Amino acid sequence: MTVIGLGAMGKALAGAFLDNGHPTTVWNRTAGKGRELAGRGATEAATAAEAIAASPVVVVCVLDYDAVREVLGAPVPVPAPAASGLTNPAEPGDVLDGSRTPGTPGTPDGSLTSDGPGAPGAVAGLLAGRTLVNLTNGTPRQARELARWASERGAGYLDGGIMAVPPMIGSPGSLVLCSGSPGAFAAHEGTLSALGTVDYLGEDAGRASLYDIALLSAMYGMFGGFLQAVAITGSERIPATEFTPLVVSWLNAMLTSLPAMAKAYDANDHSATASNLEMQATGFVNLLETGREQGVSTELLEPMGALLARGVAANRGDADLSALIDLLRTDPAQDTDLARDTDPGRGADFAEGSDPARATDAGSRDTGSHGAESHSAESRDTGLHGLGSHGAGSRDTGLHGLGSHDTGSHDLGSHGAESHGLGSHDARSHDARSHDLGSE
Ligand code: FVH
Repeated sequence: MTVIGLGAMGKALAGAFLDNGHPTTVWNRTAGKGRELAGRGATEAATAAEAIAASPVVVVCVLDYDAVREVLGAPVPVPAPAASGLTNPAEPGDVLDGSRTPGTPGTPDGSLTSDGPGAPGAVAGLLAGRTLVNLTNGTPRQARELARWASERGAGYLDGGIMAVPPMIGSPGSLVLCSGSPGAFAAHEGTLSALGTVDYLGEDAGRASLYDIALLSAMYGMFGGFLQAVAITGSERIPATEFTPLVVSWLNAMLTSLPAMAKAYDANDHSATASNLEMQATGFVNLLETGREQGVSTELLEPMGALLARGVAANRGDADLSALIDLLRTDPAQDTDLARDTDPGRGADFAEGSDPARATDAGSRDTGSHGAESHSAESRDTGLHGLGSHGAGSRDTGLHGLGSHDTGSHDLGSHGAESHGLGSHDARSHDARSHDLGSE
């Protein structure tokens, strides 16, 4: 194995390969970060090219895609102009150099056409016949572009989203979402499993990133809420350590409502609720008001307040929180071809217009093609292994976020199936006993 990038995550990845007996070569832009790994048996390469040449599998885990491109000598493509009407001085398909100024024209589809000027083409040339496993965080579009570029250079490509923090790597609780070349995955699944549980999401190189970004979006919602909560209580000098157990208990209770919300979304039936949107929008004003009264910024809360108000304005005041999901789609017509292929009903329905009221009309979607059953953990996709295999009953990533180094595993199922959040039916099972701060 070769691991390029020895930040906190790259070091953990290389360490896990070493722990599992895989000969490992490492390289990092700034020298010295491989010393400890060398002491554990890793070979330190002097250059990225030397590192790539050393192994059939090259794992890259650096800060972002700009860094990946710099290391590999891949150019930066110009994205197609956004449908929002924002102007872009460059033409779609232009290729930018590392400084992001318009460069030579590329292909109309925006693919990466030539090797970048910063890193030598010699580095990219070394990839032929190898598998590039890119575990750097990025967007689905970035992943697809890099996959195409790698394939044009004769390399297999796998993109990964690491749903773990560095101390978790190597444990079963560490989930690595992976997508891209099926052949490359079949050949290297065993090796990659040194990192934890590896979940292959299929041939579309962008799919792992899509899931990764979606999961991180959920995580940051939770963390943002926590920051707000502690700022509010902190404004009255309540120690965060005293209050936090109550937050954990409350969030765990609310988490149990997510499967019901998902079911409502898939069925496009948001009618079952004990906590309607109008009630929530009215109550939400108090969150904003309290922030102002207590001298706490409302910047994290305002977007949610606006969305609730938009839901009510779209005549969904009697609906469940799940009705708001469709309102978040700014350009439903941008569904990828892949999404349309697997879910023609949803794509066609969204494409008909962006009228929020219409889009959220109960029964207006083809529930036959994306009903609750078709999206269930086991049956959802076409032979791909979705997150369903890590379903609510078996795994809880909620407590394993970037803010926690807890390597244990937590089971959503243990919070009880009858527990329902504001997002679904009732809040009756939020266990009063867990409010006992002293016992937490
Ligand atoms: N750490 C985490 O909790 C998360 C967990 C989920 C996955 N993320 C993603 O993993 C990528 C790497 O994150 P990291 O934690 O290793 O990040 P750092 O410790 O900050 O190390 C950054 C490495 O990237 C190298 N690097 C930066 N720019 C360049 C460049 N232009 N050329 C070559 N290498 C570059 C940097 O090198 P150096 O500064 O030591 O020379 C580090 O090796 C990331 O995508 C997370 O989102 C981590």
